[in-house]
Amino acid sequence: MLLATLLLAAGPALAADGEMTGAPVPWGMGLQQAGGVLKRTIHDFNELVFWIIVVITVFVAGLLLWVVYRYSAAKNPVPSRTSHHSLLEVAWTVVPVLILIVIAIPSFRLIYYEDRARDADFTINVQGRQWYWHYAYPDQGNFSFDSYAVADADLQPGQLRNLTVDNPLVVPVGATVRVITTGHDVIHSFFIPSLGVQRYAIPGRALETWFQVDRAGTFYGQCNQICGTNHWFMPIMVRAVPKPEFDAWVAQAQARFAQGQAPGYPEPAPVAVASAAR
Ligand SMILES: [Cu+2]
Repeated sequence: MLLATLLLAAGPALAADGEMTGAPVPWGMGLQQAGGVLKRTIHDFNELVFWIIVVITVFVAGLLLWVVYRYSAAKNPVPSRTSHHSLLEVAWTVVPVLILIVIAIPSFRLIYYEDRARDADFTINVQGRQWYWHYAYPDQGNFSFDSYAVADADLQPGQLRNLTVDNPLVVPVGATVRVITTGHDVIHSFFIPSLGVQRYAIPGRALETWFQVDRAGTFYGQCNQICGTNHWFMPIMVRAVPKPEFDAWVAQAQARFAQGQAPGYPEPAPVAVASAAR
């Protein structure tokens, strides 16, 4: 947490109403603020690795300076002929192995923590498509809808360019949400930095992950697997709201998306592909 505090001196991006915005900030140097437990765990691991790197860098730089000074040609007119030192060789083999083990244990623990939801409250099916997201809520009546980026011309004041969508994912604050990803056409990737979520969306495969948002707010992400011409234009937007508000949203979403697809934005024009046979 210390590192996060140092790098993000601005503190959590909380609006006047206490809502958090999980989005990149200008000149942001560190990881995005955590909107949930997964991201906090990632912050902790990042901090552990950061301080290990600091210690190693300072130690190696110090050694180098000391060697340059102590073993310069001026100080040693007759060069040493030492070529082996068994203890040193064992040390510089064993110590890095120990350091790697210290990194590997929490690293694997984190990977398995992210891998599967325990006692999920409900599931959201996420499908990456060229170039928008398709979301389904199987546990709330199995309604589904498309989520398109809002074009610059339609952006309202306060909306984030290239991050705001027409139909965001909505989840209740505090709920454990299982996410199952698939790809419709090519490989996409479902990535929400402030929630610590990242999963490939691969055609013909179902991959699992989960997240939990611990405060109300809006959390932004993007497809982060290059998936074609409009890859840059398939953002992700998650609204975390109190449970009663979520239930109300589900009720209206069931009605609104019952007839199939919401209007959304028109599909981008297909890219002209040279049809010449090879
Ligand atoms: Cu994509």
